[in-house]
Amino acid sequence: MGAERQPGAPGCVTVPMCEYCTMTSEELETAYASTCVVVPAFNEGRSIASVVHSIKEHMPGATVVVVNDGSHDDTAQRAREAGATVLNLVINLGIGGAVQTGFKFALERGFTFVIQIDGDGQHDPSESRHLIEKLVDGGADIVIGSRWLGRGDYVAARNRRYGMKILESIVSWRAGSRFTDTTSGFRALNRRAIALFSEHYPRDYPEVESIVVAHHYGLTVVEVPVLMKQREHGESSIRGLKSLYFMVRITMGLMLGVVGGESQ
Ligand SMILES: Nc1nc2c(ncn2[C@@H]2O[C@H](COP(=O)(O)OP(=O)(O)O)[C@@H](O)[C@H]2O)c(=O)[nH]1
Ligand SMILES: [Mg+2]
Repeated sequence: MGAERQPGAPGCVTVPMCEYCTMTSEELETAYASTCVVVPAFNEGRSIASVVHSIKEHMPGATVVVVNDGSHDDTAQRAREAGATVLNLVINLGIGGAVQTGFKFALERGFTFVIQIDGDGQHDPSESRHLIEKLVDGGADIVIGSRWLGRGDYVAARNRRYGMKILESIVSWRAGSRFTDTTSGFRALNRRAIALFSEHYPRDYPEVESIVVAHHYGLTVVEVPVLMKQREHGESSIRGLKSLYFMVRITMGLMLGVVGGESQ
C-alpha cells in the first residue's frame, strides 16, 4: 500500500479528486479480483441493470452476485442481461436471508472480500474503494459506509432520522464505540466476517443488529465516510407502521441483549 501517496497522484484513477485515496489502481484491481459484490434485490427491475453496470465500471474484475429475493418483476432477467450472476430465491426471505445467501456463496467460492451494495441505486459503487482500502489496511473486519460523516448532503425523513439517532446511541453503547450509520447496507467484509455472517446473521432488519453480533464475536467494525444517494425508484421497506415495528423490535432486542435470535 502506498499510504504516503498524495491524493490525485498518478495511479489514483478510479475516483477523480479522491481525498482519501491511498491504493494504486493495480492494488485496487488485485483486491477487486477476489471480491464478491453481493447485491440484495427485491422488485428492483427498474434500477438493477444500472446498478450492475456501475459496479462493473467502477470495480473492474469483481464478481457481481445479485440475490433476487423472490421478486415479482423482471429483476432477475435484467440483472442477468447486465452481466451479473443471479441467485434466485424461490420465496422472499427478506433482506437478512438474501444477504446471507450472498455471504454463503462468497465463502464457498473462496472470495477474500465481500462488498454489499443495495439494488436500489442508493450506493455508489465508485465509493467502494474507501471501504476496501480500510479492509486491506488490516484495520477492520467490517467497514460500514456512513452517510453522516461529512461527505455529501444526504437527507433522511425526520422520523427516520430520529430513529437512526436512537439506534446510533444503543448500538454505540452495546458495541463500545461510536457508530453513526447503523442502518447503512453499504459494507465491506473480510473473510473472517464473511465466515461469521454465513453462520450468524439476523433475519429481519439485519444491518443494525449485525454490528452488535460482530462485536460479540470479537470482530472489529469501523465506519468510513461515503456519499450516498436517495433510492432511485420505488419505496424503502422501512416506512409507515413497518418503521415503528422496526424500531420497537430492534430496540428491544438490543436492550435485552437478544440479537439475531441469540443471547449476547
Ligand atoms: N424491501 C425489501 N427489500 C429487500 C428484500 N430483500 C432484499 N431487499 C433489498 O435490500 C435492499 C435494501 O432495502 P431498502 O428497502 O432499500 O432499505 P433501506 O435502504 O434501508 O431503506 C434493496 O436493494 C432491496 O431490494 C425484501 O424482502 N424487502
Ligand atoms: Mg435502500
